[in-house]
Amino acid sequence: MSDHGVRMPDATDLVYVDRVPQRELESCNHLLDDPAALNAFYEANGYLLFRNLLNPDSIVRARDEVLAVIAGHGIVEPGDPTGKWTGKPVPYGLEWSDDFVGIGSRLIEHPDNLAVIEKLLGEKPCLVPNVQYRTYAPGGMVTKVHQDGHFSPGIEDYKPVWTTLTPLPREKGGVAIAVGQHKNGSIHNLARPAPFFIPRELVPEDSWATTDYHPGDVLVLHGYVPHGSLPNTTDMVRVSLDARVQSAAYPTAFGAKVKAVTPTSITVDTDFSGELTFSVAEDTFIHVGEPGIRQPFEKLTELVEPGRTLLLVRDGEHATMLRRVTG
Ligand SMILES: O=C(O)CCC(=O)C(=O)O
Ligand SMILES: [Fe+2]
Repeated sequence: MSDHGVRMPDATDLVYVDRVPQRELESCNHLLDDPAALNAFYEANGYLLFRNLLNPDSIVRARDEVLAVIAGHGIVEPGDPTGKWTGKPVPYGLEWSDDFVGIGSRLIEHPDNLAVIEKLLGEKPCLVPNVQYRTYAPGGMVTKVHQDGHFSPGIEDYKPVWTTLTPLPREKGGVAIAVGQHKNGSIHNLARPAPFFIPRELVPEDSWATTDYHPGDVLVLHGYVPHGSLPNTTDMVRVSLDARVQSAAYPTAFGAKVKAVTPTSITVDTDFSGELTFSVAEDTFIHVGEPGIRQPFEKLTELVEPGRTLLLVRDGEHATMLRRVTG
């Protein structure tokens, strides 16, 4: 985690977006072929929204694959493409389950999708193998307000690609964004306990915006824009995923098969550059076990066994993060 943020011990925590925003997000489809205008919109507002950007067949396939996984948990009926909730709760941590691995890469790597994402990134993209599959039941999980950049080292190198796989009207719990509030770096409150909720005072109430999202719409969030989701008040499961893309020529976050580990280094096999060795130190964020739990650097050789594939994030020759692949 980064060490930046604010210190406001007396502030009120901003945990949820607790009112449905009246402000609408704007479509950027007309800017897609104008990189300068796209960048200007992103820098001014802290997001980009594209309607109907991803190939419809690729969305249907991803939808059916995600629904099949959650049907296996009894959350929806098998074969129901609408995602109607059965009443069975979504188990904690399901969004990072290995059962989803591969769905995000098949979606992003569809040739049509790679072509449009290249326009967003400005170069050939590849997936960051860390996709979150959000299947949120009515009355269940709601994404708390956060800035991605506070929690993910190396995020400056990626562009998020968030999409919904089924219709996501605001009452189903869409993402809300504090438009234009990304300009002050991290505003997570280090004077409060983890997860250091943002002070309510720092986000103007009237900056919040949302919209009704449709399958294949893409939302690109700035690393420091505060965002969260609205509660799901329908009888349907919300089914969305957040992926991140990066330069295919010089990926900084990649799946790496572990070949050898010492107390201060890791040697891995990569698709793009063969065998590489990275230093590992106290500042390496090690997160190879249970979701949400950082592990001690001193245990590196016990935690990481050769033969396993991990997500490695690098800064030059140094590993800044080691975590489970959830692509
Ligand atoms: O989908 C959500 O509820 C939140 C998405 C999010 O936090 C993200 O894409 O960074
Ligand atoms: Fe986020």
